[in-house]
Amino acid sequence: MKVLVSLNFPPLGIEMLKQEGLDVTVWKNDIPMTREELIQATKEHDILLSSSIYTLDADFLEKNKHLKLISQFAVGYNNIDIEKATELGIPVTNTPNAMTDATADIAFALMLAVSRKMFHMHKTIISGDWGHFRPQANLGMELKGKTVGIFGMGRIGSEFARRCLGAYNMKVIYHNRRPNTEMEKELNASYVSFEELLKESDVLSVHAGLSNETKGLFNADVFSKMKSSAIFINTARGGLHHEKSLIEALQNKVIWGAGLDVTNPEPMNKDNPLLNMENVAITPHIGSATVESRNEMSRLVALNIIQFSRGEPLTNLVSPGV
Ligand code: 8YV
Repeated sequence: MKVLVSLNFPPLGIEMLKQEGLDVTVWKNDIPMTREELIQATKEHDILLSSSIYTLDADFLEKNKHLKLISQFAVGYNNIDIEKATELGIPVTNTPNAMTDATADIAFALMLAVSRKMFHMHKTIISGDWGHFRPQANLGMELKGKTVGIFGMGRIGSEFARRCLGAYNMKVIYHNRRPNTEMEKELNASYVSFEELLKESDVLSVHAGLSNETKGLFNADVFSKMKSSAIFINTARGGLHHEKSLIEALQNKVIWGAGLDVTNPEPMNKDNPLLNMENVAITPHIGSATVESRNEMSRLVALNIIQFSRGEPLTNLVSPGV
């Protein structure tokens, strides 16, 4: 079977594929393929090792309906039209667990950075504006004992909540599709309604997938229901928050601050007003960017392909209809 590796992924998984005797083509470039390049190259392969930066919509899938498997190098797969893939009989797999700790770390780091205006402070030093000591300037807020609200208490949400409890003894509340009783026990977390989550959270951190139900969910109306002292954190997908509403909520002090590892669009425009706000910290979608996490993702994408080529059940199948 011929496998197209569509980006310069870590070698660990690529070696596994070669050892399995699969015919592997690696897009050696660090610059992603254009849509046209991806469509054309995929035509000559049976399996696509994909990334969430590529849009595998109905049109792409129709043009490549011969595909036998899409193995996605990410936990999120909102870039793939799963319904269409299912209709065409193309199974899709992802790489869960691999980036749980790394992404929880980034959420935690952003929370801390926002609470102490660290990114802004860094910029003032670079611009030569350290200034003199002013007792009432540069004041952040402390997190100890505050309430953290988790939207999506899955793997990453739970890891982030663990850090909040361990480091700051924060009270954990959460909203989910289904209650997570295990975390309720371990973290003394309370399941609350979405409205209550907005009302009670000092820090609200988003850890849900992007779907039709969650797209643009964090909009002006939602921000208006949050505390004016609240910090909003999003390390999931930029599409979950409405960017213009977030900018306005921060400008009008409807909420206090925001930490984002994901934006909409990505990359974000360098003139985006969010980049010049004191209480905002932004990183360029680096949630899974650790050696450990990317190696594990590489191992898992390969494992998914190997399981498929051997006719074994797919552990990380996300299109169960196929
Ligand atoms: C990746 C991610 O960096 O796993 C995910 O869903 O967002 C990140 O780990 C990105 O998707 C690249 O494929």
